Amino acid sequence: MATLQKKLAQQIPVLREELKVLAKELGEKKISDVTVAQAYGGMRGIKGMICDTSVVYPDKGLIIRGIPIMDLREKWPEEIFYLLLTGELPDKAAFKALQKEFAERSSVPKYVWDVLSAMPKDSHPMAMLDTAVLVMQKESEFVKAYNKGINKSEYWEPTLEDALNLLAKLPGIAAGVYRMRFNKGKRIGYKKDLDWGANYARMLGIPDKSGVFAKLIRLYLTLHCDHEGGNVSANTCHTVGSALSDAYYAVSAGLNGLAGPLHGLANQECLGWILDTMKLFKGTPTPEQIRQYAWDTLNGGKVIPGYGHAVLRVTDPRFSAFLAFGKEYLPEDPVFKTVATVYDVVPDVLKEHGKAKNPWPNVDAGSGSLLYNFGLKEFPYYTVLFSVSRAMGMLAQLVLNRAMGTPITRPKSVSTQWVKENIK
Ligand code: NMX
Ligand code: MLT
Repeated sequence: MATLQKKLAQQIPVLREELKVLAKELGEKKISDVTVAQAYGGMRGIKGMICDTSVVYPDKGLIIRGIPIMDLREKWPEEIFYLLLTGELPDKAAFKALQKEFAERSSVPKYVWDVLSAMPKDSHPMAMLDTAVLVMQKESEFVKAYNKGINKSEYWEPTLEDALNLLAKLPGIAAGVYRMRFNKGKRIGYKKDLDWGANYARMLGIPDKSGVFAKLIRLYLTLHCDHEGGNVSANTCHTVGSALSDAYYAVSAGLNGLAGPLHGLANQECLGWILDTMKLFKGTPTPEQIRQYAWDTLNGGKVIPGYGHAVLRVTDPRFSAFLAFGKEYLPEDPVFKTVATVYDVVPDVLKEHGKAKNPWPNVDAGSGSLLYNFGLKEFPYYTVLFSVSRAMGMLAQLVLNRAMGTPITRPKSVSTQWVKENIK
């Protein structure tokens, strides 16, 4: 099988021909209607953009290029990136070639560390990560090619270069943020004969004689990689990228969205919520105590982090994958046991409460407890791990959008006055 670059070079002309035919044959057909409630309600459910890397079905969850995420959980993140971009899993040679690409491009410019060192010591790890990505903007191969006057049809090529450069550096940067922000000592370098995920695990500096922590990090990177095109981070990256802003601008913008508590930061919030119950009830809480605590949260006008979803209407399969990992490797851990009890109790509480359209857990409900058990206890860091993974989806979408020549995003807004005057 061909390397990622060669594979895409074969596929993209075919994709472009397909799109031409689709536009001619189906261009005027409708795929969605929009109600006033949807326009005021976060555009929920409106089909208004194309994303080929993955699809999220309300009753099934994440499907990447036709494969349910549960069937991909043993795959390594490099394989997932190849799959997101090409729709195929790489063979051994293509997989090794991608791993080599990441190793060769992994060195992080010194100025990144200088900038991060100058930030306030109590900066949020997500602010540090987003800053690091943004400050590397000057490295953009897309910008260099654009300034030289590259033909539109070739935009995807330097964008792929940016994607590979950024992904290769992200584990080192993310691990460096951890060690710097939480005073863990010197940074640990990228080991070129190790895979991308194991490198990240190793550079964090968490002791891992058994290799199970590296396994968890690979799983973490695989499960969070993409969630179609409409989620806040992907959609933001898409919008910024559509102005032909380069991958560094676009991904940094997307990550700023991931840093919100209703999106990726929910994993930090969720572990905080679990630990608060354990502190309050002095140990592993009983189902009745969790029920009470959940009601107190709701009555206080707050959300229960890790539960609910804008698209899903079943338990998130990504949560189920983490639960299965926890049951295999740490079934007796008190924090993990609390997560499992919360799963037994909270959906019924949310149903009784009657507001959330989806009472089931999402990806953020359980991941933190596993990291905590392995000694990665600084939970404000957890969204950084999510980010390293989600960068794969954002970048794969960006490369494909460049290949498809997706135009600048510019939906039409209307005013409340317009609604009053025009909608009868
Ligand atoms: N706890 C309490 N109330 C909730 C929850 C929850 N977990 N989920 C939804 N609701 C409320 C929601 O706030 C809204 O209330 P109001 O009418 O007062 O504004 C009502 O239920 C209807 O919301 P939905 O239509 O069910 O949810 P929506 O699509 O607007 O939002 C989330 C989706 C994910 C933002 C929402 O479920 C939530 O806030 N969950 C908790 C935070 C979380 O876990 N986020 C992570 C999502 C996954 N990720 O990684 O990004
Ligand atoms: C995600 O993984 O991006 C979240 O589940 C949020 C979403 O899909 O809206």
